[in-house]
Amino acid sequence: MYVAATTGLQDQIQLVPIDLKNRPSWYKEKVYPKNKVPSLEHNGKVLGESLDLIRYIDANFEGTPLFPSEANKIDGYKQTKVDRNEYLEAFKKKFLFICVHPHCRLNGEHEMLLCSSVQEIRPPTLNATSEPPPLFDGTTRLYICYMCPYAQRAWIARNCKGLQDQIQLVPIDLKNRPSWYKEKVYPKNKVPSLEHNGKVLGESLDLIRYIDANFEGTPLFPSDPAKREYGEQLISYVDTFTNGIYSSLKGDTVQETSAAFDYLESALSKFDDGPFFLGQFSLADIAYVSFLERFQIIFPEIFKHDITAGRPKLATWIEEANKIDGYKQTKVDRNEYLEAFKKKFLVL
Ligand SMILES: N[C@@H](CCC(=O)N[C@@H](CS)C(=O)NCC(=O)O)C(=O)O
Repeated sequence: MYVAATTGLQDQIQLVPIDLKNRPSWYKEKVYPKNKVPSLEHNGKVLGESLDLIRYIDANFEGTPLFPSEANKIDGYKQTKVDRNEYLEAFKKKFLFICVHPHCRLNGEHEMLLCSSVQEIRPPTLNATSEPPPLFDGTTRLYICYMCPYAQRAWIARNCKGLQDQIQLVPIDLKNRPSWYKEKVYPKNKVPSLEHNGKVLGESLDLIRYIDANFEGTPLFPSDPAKREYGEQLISYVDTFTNGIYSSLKGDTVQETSAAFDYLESALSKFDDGPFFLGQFSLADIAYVSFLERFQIIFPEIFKHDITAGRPKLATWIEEANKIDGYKQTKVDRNEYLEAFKKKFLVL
């Protein structure tokens, strides 16, 4: 419905957005028995049917007449346009059954949770001019930066456990940081940090464990002791792995990083009950995936090299991770990342 915005009735007709996937029962009972949107409450009556409503609004309220017009040039319409990607994703899921992770069918509920999606609109980034959120008011907040691979780990853990409603994302502009972040939230002034139960915790690898242990949702670390032990080993190696790659970026990068990627390839042979390090997607994968995502951007682009060439398990790992909705929604903007990378690491 865009008519109200076009005619300038924003003050006279209040928008009431409804979550159709989790509809309030009063909407059907007290507002519109057909239980659809849109409906218009006006003069003690409720009317429905969008094509009738646009005519009704045009005919019964003051403002610019609405017939005919060049819709896309009209600001009041432009402001209401649907998010293209969000709509496409929802459409594919509803009509094409595209989001069916193969492991859903094999492994039932556990994997269903990993790929069951809450499509989330990314909240706006806060900068030096932004007011702080109402801190320590009982809300759990995860402070992140959309470009940060460390923050992305905690964000993935939150999504994969289905905690989108329980842990609020607060993106920070690290280049133009709000002073209250260091002063009132996290004195280390880094992301990620998690505000929970009156405290603020940091360090991404600690946070993914904390989120897994202290919130409900799919467990992200297996109970099998052999898997746990190997998972710990992989998690404790991840900093060595990533630092090694970053420190090789100035030399013969492809050759110098080859052993590190080979290590991952052989780590992926350890368990064969799934494509991930411990079989199923776990904290061990979360520790690595945001960095591998970035290496997959820079290696082909800058070094003309495919890190999965001759490493079929790594190729499958990346392919399968990309099917996990809780991860997919956190992926970095490729161009923005490349630009930032070139500025930081390459003298152009
Ligand atoms: N060891 C930390 C590293 C976090 C980190 O370095 N985050 C970067 C952004 S990607 C940051 O906050 N940098 C700001 C700064 O160092 O001032 C973790 O794993 O959480």
